[in-house]
Amino acid sequence: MTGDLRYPLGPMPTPQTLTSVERVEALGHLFALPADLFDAVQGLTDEQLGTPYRDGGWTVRQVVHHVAESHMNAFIRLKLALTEDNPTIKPYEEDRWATLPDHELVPDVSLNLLDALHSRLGMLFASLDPAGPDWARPWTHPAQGRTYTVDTLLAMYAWHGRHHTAQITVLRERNGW
Ligand code: NI
Repeated sequence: MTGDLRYPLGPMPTPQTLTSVERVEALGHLFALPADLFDAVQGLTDEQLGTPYRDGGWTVRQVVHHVAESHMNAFIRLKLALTEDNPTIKPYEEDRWATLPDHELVPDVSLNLLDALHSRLGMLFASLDPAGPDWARPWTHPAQGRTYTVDTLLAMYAWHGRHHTAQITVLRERNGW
């Protein structure tokens, strides 16, 4: 933990390649995320779920819904990268997404979604040949003007789930919840 409420685990990693050991570790995080996030919000009251994890930040409820929609984008990006030649992915306005009414739903809706989604996302990553070329397949982020790889996607989203889970667990620790 860094002590930074917004980035408790530090900044998002964007490696171009991972070792096979790093892939196994990242895949473990991906498969564990739905249960870890469930544990992070378990027992919170409606009022606690409506509390920003930091001043000016999203509420706990919004964080959970954000993880689900972010990882839906990750799934689409992975499918694009595996089936097209250096696809340009579609960025989205995550802060505006978080103000739409579906972010008022109970977190269970997105926790169930993540459970199913990570089965598919994890299975897809796990199906790639450890010694094969798919890990290096490129995709481009137009806003950042950078080209990344399938390895980058795995590293980014393994981190991303843990990052937001930590925002919630740190909030609970700070408040003694
Ligand atoms: Ni995020």
